Amino acid sequence: MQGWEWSERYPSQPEILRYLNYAADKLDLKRDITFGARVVAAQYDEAANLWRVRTEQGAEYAARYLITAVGCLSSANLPKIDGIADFQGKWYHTGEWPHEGVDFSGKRVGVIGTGSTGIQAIPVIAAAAKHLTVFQRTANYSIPARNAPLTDDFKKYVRENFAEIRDVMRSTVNGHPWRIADRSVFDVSDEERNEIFEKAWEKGGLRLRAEFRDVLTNEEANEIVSAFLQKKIGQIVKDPAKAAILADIDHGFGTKRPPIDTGYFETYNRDNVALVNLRAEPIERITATGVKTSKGEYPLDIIVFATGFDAMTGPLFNLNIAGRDGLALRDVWREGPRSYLGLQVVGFPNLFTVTGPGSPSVLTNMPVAIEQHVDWITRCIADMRAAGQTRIEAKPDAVDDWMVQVQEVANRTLFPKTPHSWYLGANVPGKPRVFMPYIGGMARYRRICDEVAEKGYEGFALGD
Ligand code: NA7
Repeated sequence: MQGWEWSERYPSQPEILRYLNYAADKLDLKRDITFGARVVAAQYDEAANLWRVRTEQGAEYAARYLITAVGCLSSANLPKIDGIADFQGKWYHTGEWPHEGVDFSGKRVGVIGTGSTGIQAIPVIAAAAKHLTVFQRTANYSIPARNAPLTDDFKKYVRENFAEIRDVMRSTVNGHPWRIADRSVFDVSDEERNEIFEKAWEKGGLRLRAEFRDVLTNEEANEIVSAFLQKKIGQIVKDPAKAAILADIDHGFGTKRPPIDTGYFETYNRDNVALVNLRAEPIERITATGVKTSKGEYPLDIIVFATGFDAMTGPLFNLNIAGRDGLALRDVWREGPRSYLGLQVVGFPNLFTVTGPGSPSVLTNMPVAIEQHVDWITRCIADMRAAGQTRIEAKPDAVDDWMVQVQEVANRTLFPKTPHSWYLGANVPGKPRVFMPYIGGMARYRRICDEVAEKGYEGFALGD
């Protein structure tokens, strides 16, 4: 939002919260928000053509349209490890972090999980705790974030080029304010390529992925990028045993969420940090005093579960949404989410899912994806009002076609080849393995949605 100035490249939580408050105040949104209201049920009432929504506090609301904006990564995934209830120390899930913070000083801490969250939490916890043990199941790549205060020159550049930057974000695959280079990994010599990688590594962040167009589609191209990043681990981590465990990565770079970090691999050079390879010694249980693996016991005062989320569908299921004839969304999606454009589900009229499964969502810069959905839904409801229509529902054929497209574009990439990613639901036991987000790119997706609207909401049944 114009008028707001960010202080650093990757602002921390308090600054993001200040921004959200700023935006809410500036747009005078707070009078329309009921805070502290957890929705526990949402039921479509067909006779009245209304959604009936109930909160935990027992308040009931009726609405013509129900728009979910519950996020893709807001339902914490606590693994079912035996013995959690026996643990005498304190444990936390990173997705449900206490607002007052956690005091690690003088404590022996264990972190389970090395996804983006673990990778970003581990250096901070290591600096605060007496001792940290990291329990790694899947080794991961990470690129330095190079977080730093924004310079006055950069702020000026953004102010003066605001429209152009937004234009790039709207027209690129991931909704980032930079374009993916139109060259193959094989278009350049080894030397040139290495120079490009080194520069991108120094710059930090996700731009390295955008240096070549075939990183996520060509296995050999991906192997080259992956090897560069694996080698970096060996260069940073001094203990060869730790370096070997950290660099033993079983998937291509970017096919799982690519983390960025501040001093992650460097943290393993600290004397107070130990690394446990769960592939060699799986966790058997949590005991009263720590974590027990197949090879030993690790005494801990605090356990931090950085074990991710029941991504994309979890937050929607938690709303207990029931459509026509009381059909539960949870049941309709038992075999995996099925939607039209990630926006609507058959049997759930007037329900719109912002960044729902089947849309680019988590594969993009999230605010860009959210804005596109909000704009589209706003236009759709305005068009319906103008036409005197009060009911919109995706047609089954349109959903079938869209699901084919979602899987087709996914199969053209290396993503489905990594079987243990949360994009596929693989991190939650029992969850169906379906590639959930639309990977055809934000720009293409935006075009498709606009065309659908221009053709009178093709694929949707509209009525009054
Ligand atoms: P992620 O990316 O899902 O990472 C979770 C990590 O926890 C990952 O290393 C998992 O290993 C590990 N994990 C999960 N369950 C277990 C059990 N049972 N035992 C040991 N280790 C486990 O979640 P994050 O919170 O880091 O990131 C989610 C998104 O939030 C991120 O992509 C950003 O967009 C922000 P695995 O790889 O499954 O073997």
